[in-house]
Amino acid sequence: MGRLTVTEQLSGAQILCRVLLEEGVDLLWGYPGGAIMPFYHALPDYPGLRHILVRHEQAAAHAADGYARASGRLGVCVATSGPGATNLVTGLATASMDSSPILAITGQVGRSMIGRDAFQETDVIGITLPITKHSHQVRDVSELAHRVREAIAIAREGRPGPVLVDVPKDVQNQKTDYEVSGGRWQVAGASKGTPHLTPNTYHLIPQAARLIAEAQRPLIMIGHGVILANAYEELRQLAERTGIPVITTLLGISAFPESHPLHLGMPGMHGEVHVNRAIQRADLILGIGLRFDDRVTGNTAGFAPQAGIIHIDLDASEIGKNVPTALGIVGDVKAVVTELLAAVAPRHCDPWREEIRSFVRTRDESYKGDLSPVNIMAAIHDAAGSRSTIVTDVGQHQMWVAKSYPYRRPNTHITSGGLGTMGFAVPAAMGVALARPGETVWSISGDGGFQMNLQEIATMVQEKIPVKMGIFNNGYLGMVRQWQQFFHQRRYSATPIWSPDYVKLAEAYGIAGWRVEHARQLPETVARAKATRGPALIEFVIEQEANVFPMIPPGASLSEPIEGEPAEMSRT
Ligand SMILES: Cc1ncc(C[n+]2csc(CCOP(=O)(O)OP(=O)(O)O)c2C)c(N)n1
Ligand SMILES: [Mg+2]
Repeated sequence: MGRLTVTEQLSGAQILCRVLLEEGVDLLWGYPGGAIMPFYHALPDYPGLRHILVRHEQAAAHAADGYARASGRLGVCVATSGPGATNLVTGLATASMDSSPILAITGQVGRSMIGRDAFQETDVIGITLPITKHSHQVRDVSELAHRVREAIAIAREGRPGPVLVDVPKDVQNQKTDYEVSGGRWQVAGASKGTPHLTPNTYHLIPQAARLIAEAQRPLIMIGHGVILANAYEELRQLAERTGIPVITTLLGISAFPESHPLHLGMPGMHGEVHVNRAIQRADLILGIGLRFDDRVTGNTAGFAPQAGIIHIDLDASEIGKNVPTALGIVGDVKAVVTELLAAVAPRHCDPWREEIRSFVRTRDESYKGDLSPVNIMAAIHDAAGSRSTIVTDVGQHQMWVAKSYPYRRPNTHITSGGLGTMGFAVPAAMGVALARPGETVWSISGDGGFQMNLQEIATMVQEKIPVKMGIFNNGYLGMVRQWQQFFHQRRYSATPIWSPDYVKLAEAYGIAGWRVEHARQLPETVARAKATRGPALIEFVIEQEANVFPMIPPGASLSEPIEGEPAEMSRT
């Protein structure tokens, strides 16, 4: 039976819009310019596509990333050629490191000008090759629809990631037949529906179950993959059936309830002492959807010296990459954990949990003053109720929030884990806010990172995006200052950082803003920020030289934490 196909003549720019709509996209973050003008000319004819004009293309990529992480859908950003495209780079690298599905559409100079150092010509494909999952310059308009669908499928399938489609200006203007009822391009092997294990993986499940049954001191370590696979429930059941304590990496935070009796906390460089000691004592580690990043493992030579590692990950290239594995299982985390759940016998780990409890230290915050990061986050939590998401930037505040906020719902902690991109929080929070209307979305930044993308307040005002911005102002690039204090004899080179008057800044943008200097101001100010309809900002003036403890010195193993101000180092 033949299929009736209807074609119409569309320009490349119109095809871009049509394909985006067909793929379910309704939100774009971008910035126009010469080489992408035909696309922007077509855009108003497609009211189903909401375009948000950012103030810097980096923010477009981060906002698309934040949207993707919060919604599970594709984030889309658009930029012109040359400087527009290069401004996307940090955002693409951030999304790549944290497996976030975003599509970047870049304009390019006309085909006849490519390779001639034309005005605003940049080889964006060459530049972004190592930081995208896939990229393609479309040189023939008849391929455009197919290439965009292909890129979107690649961004979404398997381990998600960023993709880029570069479209020369004349290709955007060229017309071609567009098949209205066009068949969907599908990438071979793209998984749809309920994930299943591949046949050659099934036989590994009983082996894993046996290792779990035999272990005396097992641990579950989970990462972002559990969030990406929506495997919370299965994971919780696995933990409860086996009684195995659960460790959440920075990107795994909120994949397991913080308050669950089996939850231990965060591992690694700023992980809790009892978590790292548990890792060093464990005889089995069940690593699920994480890549054993060096911030998690410390020196891998000394990592978990007594443990066999079962590593479950969707991406085969992760198995054995950073740590040696006793058993690697490649597959969708939800599918693997479901099978494992059926295969493991119920057990408990009571003596082992008792031993871990004996590792717990009462934390020496060594924090002077009452406005501590812990108090601030407690106030934000108290005001937020259950429907809130916290987006953090990078630095000391990121670690304080990671360790102190009592996340109760899945995927409510969003941060740049892999690339550690300062400036991420404010624009990413815009994407989260549009993905989760009706929720309170907080960006928490340091005074350094906030100043990297504060221009986006204008975007929030223009587009009515109600992000609540918290700035932890310690007058320093705090995390770097901390390293200088510990490892560079307090030589504070280029880390003191001046800030503008943030309350006046808020006023200049026409938004509500407050400065908080004492804990007693917290409940009321946070509640007022939450109650404000639009964006709002609070500067929290915190102690200047507070440190994040514990800390594993770079290059050391997890067994060698610095637990408080080292006496010889606090001498000036
Ligand atoms: C784009 C970028 N540049 C530099 C760094 C290195 N870096 C990591 S943390 C940090 C300090 C962050 O300072 P601030 O934003 O004030 O946060 P704080 O540590 O004081 O909480 C710097 C410079 C980075 N992660 N990202
Ligand atoms: Mg700071």
